[in-house]
Amino acid sequence: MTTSASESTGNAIENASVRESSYELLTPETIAAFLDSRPTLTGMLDTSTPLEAHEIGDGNLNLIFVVHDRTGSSLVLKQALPYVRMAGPSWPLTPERNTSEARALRVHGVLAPEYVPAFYDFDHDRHVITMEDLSAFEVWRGALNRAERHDGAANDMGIYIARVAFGTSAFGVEAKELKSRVAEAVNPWLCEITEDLVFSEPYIEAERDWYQGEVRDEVETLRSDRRFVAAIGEMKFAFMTRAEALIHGDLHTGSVMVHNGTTARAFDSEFAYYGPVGFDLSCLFGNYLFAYLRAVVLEQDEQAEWIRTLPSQTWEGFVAEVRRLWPDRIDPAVFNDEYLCAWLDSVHSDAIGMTAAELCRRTIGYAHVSDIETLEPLERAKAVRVTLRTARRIALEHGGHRDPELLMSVAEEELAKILKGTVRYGLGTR
Ligand code: SR1
Ligand code: MG
Repeated sequence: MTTSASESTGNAIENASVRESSYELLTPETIAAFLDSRPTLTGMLDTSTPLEAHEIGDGNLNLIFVVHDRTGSSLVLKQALPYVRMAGPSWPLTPERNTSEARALRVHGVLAPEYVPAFYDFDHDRHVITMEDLSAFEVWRGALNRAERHDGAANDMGIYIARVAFGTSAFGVEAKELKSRVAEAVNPWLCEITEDLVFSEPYIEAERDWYQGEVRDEVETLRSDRRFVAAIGEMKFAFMTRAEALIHGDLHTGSVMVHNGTTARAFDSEFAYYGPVGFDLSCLFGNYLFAYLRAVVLEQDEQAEWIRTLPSQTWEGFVAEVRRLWPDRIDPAVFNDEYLCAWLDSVHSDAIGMTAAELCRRTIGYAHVSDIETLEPLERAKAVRVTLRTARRIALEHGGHRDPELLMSVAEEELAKILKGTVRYGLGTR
């Protein structure tokens, strides 16, 4: 059996780690042997002729290979590295984490098969998940950055979140079974990353934070607002304690694949754990805002107008699907229609409050987004200012009535103030 390497990982740090870690990292050359060693994958690819394997991981954590055989069949292998890829070995991270992704892919694949890649196999010893190849799709963030329009994707993600929320929570799982599912799905390593990067570091002077000097005054204003920081604290507490459902855990637009003519797919669910449903909504909402601000500052008016509707589309898709599933809930006597209303209020409140954290962490925390970072410095600073002001306001207003328009209307108000020169943009004076 042979394998032709069309592209090597070629990364000295990763190669060093192959030697140092206790499991073997995949390379294009070793993939055929790996596939042959996995009985559940037998026959999926023809390994008797050379395979073509490309390492395409552009995410922050893992190795990802797309593998094709000569007959045109393909699949994706995702292997956890023993450290954070974007930081290198100085930031170790247990590869056990992809047990969480394998679990989420399996469970979500049963509840929402049209909205996730198909799961094929999990090698626990080598920390490799094998799944459907979605190469015909695009990562949504990239598509948005190129001003492409994928109608339906936002609604699809609302449906996906609803299916998972209902099907993995007390609404859809028998009480004792639910306890063991919550216990086995703990994901302390990845939750710690979110607790630190999303809910702590942006609000203090943390070593990993970075931002343009032009917005320093905005950052200082934000951090010195004790009511705002307390509102983030409330969201952090919810993230750490509210085990509602087996959520995706990192559902930003870089974790969604889109392809016109078919449903969008949520991938990269290694942050999955039992947490608040509103958190998944918040990751999408925050990243919709980045796409919106990019379109506005680049004067892509039609695109901005369309992106402006995405939070509402996701929210409406979510609510409609929860309502569709609601008649099948466990314990309908107590989980009555009045409770559904109260629960939707609380999910909405979490979603808006947690969006504030996503907005801050992607602009002044450790892991930023290309929507904003690839803008020219003046536009970038403008977008970050609007983002931080929006974050501050929605964090304080998140508990009000349900309003999927809130995020975009607040952002528009803040944008208008900056465009009108209430803030002398770029100089930071008010
Ligand atoms: C160290 S990991 C940084 C970020 O990348 C992931 O996609 C998560 O969003 C995480 O916060
Ligand atoms: Mg990710």
